[in-house]
Formats: sequence, structure tokens, C-alpha cells
Amino acid sequence: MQGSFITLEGGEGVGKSTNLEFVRAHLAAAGKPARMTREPGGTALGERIRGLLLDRGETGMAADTELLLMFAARAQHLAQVIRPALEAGEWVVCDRFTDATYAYQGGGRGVAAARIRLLEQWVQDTLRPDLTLLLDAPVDVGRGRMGARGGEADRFEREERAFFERVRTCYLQLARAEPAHYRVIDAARPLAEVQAQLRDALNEFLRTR
Ligand code: Z5A
Repeated sequence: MQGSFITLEGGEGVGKSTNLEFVRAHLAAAGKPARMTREPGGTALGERIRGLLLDRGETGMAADTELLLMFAARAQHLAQVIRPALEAGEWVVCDRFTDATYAYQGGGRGVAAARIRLLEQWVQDTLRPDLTLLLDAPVDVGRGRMGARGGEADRFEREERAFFERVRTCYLQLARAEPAHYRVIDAARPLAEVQAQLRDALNEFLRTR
């Protein structure tokens, strides 16, 4: 029996890292222990590619190079982790996946969606997430939280505000285009309320499995 594939998406500072453990624990309590992973990364090679992608020192990276590196890491992740787990009947929860490519490389950088779709079909074939939890918050809320969290900004976090507005718009368009596969979570709410929305979305999904 094939497992289920859930992804967590959203702009910077919306609370993906904060809520991953909540999602893991909720699924485990429902009898569906999940393999937790992330993109870019999730494998030793993928984490090395992630290092290149986030490195602030990589100042001249072309948008197509960035796109191809995202899919190179994803191809490895699918071959080594995601497909074997799903085929073994496991549940997989991934912090970001191909929607992030549409949002950041497509919306943010302006790469044509057709180019992304081509790579998506090549690398994933028919594999798509069964459920995407899109954590959505106004850009200033996410940026404010990141500022409060501190630490050095990576290559993406240094982008200007308009970049993140385009990212958010693109995510919301993806969710509107395929409402059956997305749950949009109002991530601007206090944490307890965000987690109540996540619990409802997960319970609704669990009922279908
Ligand atoms: N990227 C891409 O371009 N293309 C792709 O295909 C893929 C990725 C897969 C790395 O991702 C970068 O890769 C990412 C897009 C690009 N760059 N950006 N931006 P990442 O997921 O590692 O990086 P991130 O988006 O910057 O995640 P993050 O920095 O870890 O943010 P987060 O996980 O969404 O937020 P958080 O750390 O959980 O929360 C931020 C702070 O807010 C923290 O202090 C929390 O305690 C606080 N918080 C969280 N929720 C709340 C609520 N509800 N109320 C109040 N405070 C809260």
C-alpha cells in the first residue's frame, strides 16, 4: 500500500519549522508515524546542494542554475528517501517541495512556469503531494518574526520585500487552482490558533485515508 505525502509550504517566517513537530506528533498520535524531511536537502547530497543555494557568498547565481540545483537536490531526495518510503507504505512530511519552486524561482525570480512544469514532470513523473498545508501570512508579519528571531540572513532572506510579495501571491494562486489538495492556514494568528487549524486540516485528511 502506498503511503501518504504531505508538504508544508509558505513564505519566510510563517512558522513552518515551529509547526513541523506539531504535525509529526499529531500524525503519530493518529497512528501514522511520518518520516520528516525537508527541501532543499533531505539527503547527504541534497544538504550539500542546500549549502550552495543558501550561501550568501554565492552572489552571481543565475536563476536557471538555482532552478536546476533545486531539482537536482529533489531528484536525489525522491530516489533515495521519498519514493522508497511511500512505496513501503510510510507517511512522509516534507518541509517545502515543488510549490516552493513555483513560488520562489517562478514568482520570485520570474522563471517561466512552463520551464518548472517540464522539470517537475521529468523528475517526479506523476508523483505529487496528497496534501499541502500552506501557511499564509502577510509578508511583513513573516519578516517581522524573522527579524525578532535574529541570526544571519541567507541568500533568499536577503531579497527585497517585493520578492516575498510575489512568492506569497504565487502560493495563493497554486492553492486556488487546486483547492482539493491544499489547506490554507492563517499563519498570522497566535500559535495555538494556527495549530488548531492544522489539527482540523490533518483530521479531515486522515478521515480520507
Ligand atoms: N527554496 C526555493 O527557493 N525553492 C525551492 O524549491 C525550495 C526552497 C524547496 C530555505 O528554506 C530556502 O529555500 C527558502 C526558500 C528556498 N528561503 N526563504 N525564505 P527554509 O524553509 O529552510 O527557510 P525559511 O522559509 O527561511 O524558513 P525559516 O527561516 O525556518 O522560517 P519558518 O520555518 O517558516 O518560520 P519559523 O522559524 O518556524 O518561525 C519564525 C519565528 O516566528 C520564530 O521565532 C517562531 O517562534 C515565530 N513564530 C512562529 N509561529 C508564530 C506564531 N503563530 N505567532 C508568533 N510567532 C510565531
